[in-house]
Amino acid sequence: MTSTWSRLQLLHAPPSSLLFRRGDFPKFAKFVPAKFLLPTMCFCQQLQTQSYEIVKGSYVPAGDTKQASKVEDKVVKALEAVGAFQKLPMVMPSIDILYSALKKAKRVSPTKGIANIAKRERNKGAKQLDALMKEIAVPLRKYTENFPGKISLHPYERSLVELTLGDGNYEEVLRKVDYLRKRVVAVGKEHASLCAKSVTKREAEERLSEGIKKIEEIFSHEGKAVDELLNIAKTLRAMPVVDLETPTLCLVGAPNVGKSSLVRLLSTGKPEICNYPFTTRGILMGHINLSYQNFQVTDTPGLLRRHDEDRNNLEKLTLAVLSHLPTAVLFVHDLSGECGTSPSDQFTIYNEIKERFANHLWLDVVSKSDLLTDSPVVFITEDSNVDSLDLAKYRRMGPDGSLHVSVKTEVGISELKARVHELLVTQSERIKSCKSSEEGHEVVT
Ligand SMILES: Nc1nc2c(ncn2[C@@H]2O[C@H](COP(=O)(O)OP(=O)(O)O)[C@@H](O)[C@H]2O)c(=O)[nH]1
Ligand SMILES: [Mg+2]
Repeated sequence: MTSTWSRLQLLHAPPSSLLFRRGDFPKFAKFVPAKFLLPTMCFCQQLQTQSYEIVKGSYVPAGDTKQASKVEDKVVKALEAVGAFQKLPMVMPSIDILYSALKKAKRVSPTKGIANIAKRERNKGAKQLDALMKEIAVPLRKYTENFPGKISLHPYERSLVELTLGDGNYEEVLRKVDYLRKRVVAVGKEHASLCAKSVTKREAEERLSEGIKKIEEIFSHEGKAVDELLNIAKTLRAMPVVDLETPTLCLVGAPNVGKSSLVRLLSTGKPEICNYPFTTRGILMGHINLSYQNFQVTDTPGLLRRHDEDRNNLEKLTLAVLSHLPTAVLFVHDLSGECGTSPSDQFTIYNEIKERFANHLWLDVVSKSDLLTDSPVVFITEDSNVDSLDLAKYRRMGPDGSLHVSVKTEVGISELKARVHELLVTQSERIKSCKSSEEGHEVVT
């Protein structure tokens, strides 16, 4: 009982907010004052020209129309397949972006041939501020453009984003990165323009260091958005990869009914343990090689009898798999009374899931047949008044046509393997016909 309970306890995933505690992110290092970093930038003795045009030299976002069609293309491409997480751009830590931008800006020299010291200084200051702004804005824009919008993700990956990061967090972080970029651009332009208007060399120097300080301040306040994005990319990239073209058998049922034991038994090799970031419980994923064909077999987290709004992230993952991936289902029923979920509750879960996902290929298995006695197991908590004939039948035999198996004694296992093979071959044909009808559609349109 205790072990069952502790296993059930494990099913309660941590609230998603905990996944992104402030402390989990690399601490934003204290910024070194610009004068120590870039002494030549702050105390340079050079000249500037009056004709310097900061607006023309500044960072200008790409044309809006071009961008809209680029986004549309991206939506279409992303909808075609899963795998978007593996293509996420590499994000640099915010501190590296800032320091590298400062370094590059420092190397910018004034326009050649300006003899007047003050003119030369303001020309240099304006150009360096402009370069600093661009060096920061360009990577930030690349991130916001290349992280796919949630709407363009495959629905399964969209569910994973929500389960992993919490509702709305992904978009929020991207919004914050874009806001940071806009602030840097606005402040950079403003200070470069001020610098360009300086009357004396000293004023130009001051304007330049003020501008740098301001951009550093913005980064120390808002730069953590970039580090949040970096963590998001890391988390999503590490997510198990699903291959939609390999026929997959998915084991579904209440917790402890014997799903993982069956995955191990059905897998040709040793199943891998896949970790989703919102759970410490690994999910088994194995391969079945039969008659030169490769299939996948996988666990799903156990489902309890409750309403969707009360389900934890693990149960939501199971529902996301069933809702969005074209898997065949092997539903496991434990009528032995050993798993902790009563047969009556399992019957309710089963009816609900079967009705909801009626178009999946399906096989029912009654597990632990070695533990089954002649008289069906009735839990004390089960209400005998609600007993119907169907339930009584279910308690004794499981759903119509179900296969009784035991991992311990291997009873029914060879028949199970044969039925699973049949199911996966049918699944494979379904995938092929789906693909060819899609291709046909593509040719027509
Ligand atoms: N007696 C018996 N126990 C089994 C059988 N299959 C699994 N179990 C046990 O049931 C428990 C839960 O099994 P597991 O595969 O982890 O269930 P899951 O939570 O559905 O993945 C474990 O202690 C297994 O050893 C079986 O066929 N017979
Ligand atoms: Mg398991």
